[in-house]
Amino acid sequence: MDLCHPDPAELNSGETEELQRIKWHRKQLLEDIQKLKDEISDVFAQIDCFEMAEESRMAQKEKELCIGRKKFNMDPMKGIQYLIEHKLLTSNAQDIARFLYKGEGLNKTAIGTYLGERQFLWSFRLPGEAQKIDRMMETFATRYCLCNPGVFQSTDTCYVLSFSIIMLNTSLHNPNVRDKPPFERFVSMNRGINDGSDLPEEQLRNLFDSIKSEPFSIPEDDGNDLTHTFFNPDREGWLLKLGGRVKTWKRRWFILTDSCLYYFEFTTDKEPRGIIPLENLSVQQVDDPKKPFCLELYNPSCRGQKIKACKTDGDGKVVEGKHESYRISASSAEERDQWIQAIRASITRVPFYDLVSARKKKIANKQ
Ligand code: 4IP
Repeated sequence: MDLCHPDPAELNSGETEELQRIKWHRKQLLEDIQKLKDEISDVFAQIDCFEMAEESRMAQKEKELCIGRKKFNMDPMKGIQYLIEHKLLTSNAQDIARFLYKGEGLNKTAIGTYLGERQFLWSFRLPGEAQKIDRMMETFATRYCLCNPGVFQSTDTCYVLSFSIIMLNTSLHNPNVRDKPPFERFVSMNRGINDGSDLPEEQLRNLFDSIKSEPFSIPEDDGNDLTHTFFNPDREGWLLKLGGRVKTWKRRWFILTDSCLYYFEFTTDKEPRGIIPLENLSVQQVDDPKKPFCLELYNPSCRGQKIKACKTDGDGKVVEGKHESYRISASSAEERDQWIQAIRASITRVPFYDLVSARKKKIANKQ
């Protein structure tokens, strides 16, 4: 068929052949334009579709990433596993390290926990369990000695010195520590740690002066710090607590973590009603005329004196607690005993000092 010329059957006999040909070409042209328009709008529709699909894919990925971060903050291993399963991360160590280093939306305590179970990286908080701290400090010391050969006789020296530096930083800059250590005490703390010999005094002096003039800070957590404190507690549950001055029993949600007992009115409260640091306290089973399964927290060396604790008063102000002892009632004998056991373990656990003394013993045994 001749596409460039009109079909004679289509020509109108009343018009000149030239006019009819022009009309026919015009009609063809209009049809072509329409076809082009249709094709263009088809392409646009496809682009729109593609963009929408892309947007929803991105939104889906963003959502999964957000879930992954949340999971990580609750349980780091599970979070990483989720991110890998959803192809947001590969299992390659460098990829994971990059993700942690970037740390977007990640809780630093959780990063510390994850690395404490695996490898070392700085800029996160030390996890609160002795074994994990030990592993991280060990890895830090090994890496430091590798990158700075000749500074220390052994990685143990670096390990112990790192701890003394953390303690020095706290002692010098924490306002709660009244007794500020002089340089001489820092020197004696580090006596014999360099495989039996002392570290050069000048080196210790430089460290001491540097920390004294500028404290190093442990990175702050993102979001509400306290929220993270209450992840992974040693124990939590409902208990009844007797008031300090007014002897009323209140049902409170107790959380035992970091050698402190926190109590809340509701499990969803972000901030505790009261905080009882367990340092120097003892716990024992007691009989109470009104409530069964009671335990008591008391200060064995200062019976009759107020226990160091704080609480929120009726106006929402944080004030000192008024208790000479805390009387708490559990819902069964078994639960009471479990609380007593958990509190006792928490009181006796002082991981930093145990770790350092173990390491010092190791150095002494090597000689
Ligand atoms: C209150 O009794 C509550 O028992 C408080 O507990 C308690 O504070 C108060 O003790 C006690 O007077 P009423 O509410 O009947 O007045 P909570 O803070 O859990 O509500 P503690 O120190 O136990 O938190 P004192 O010591 O503030 O009088």
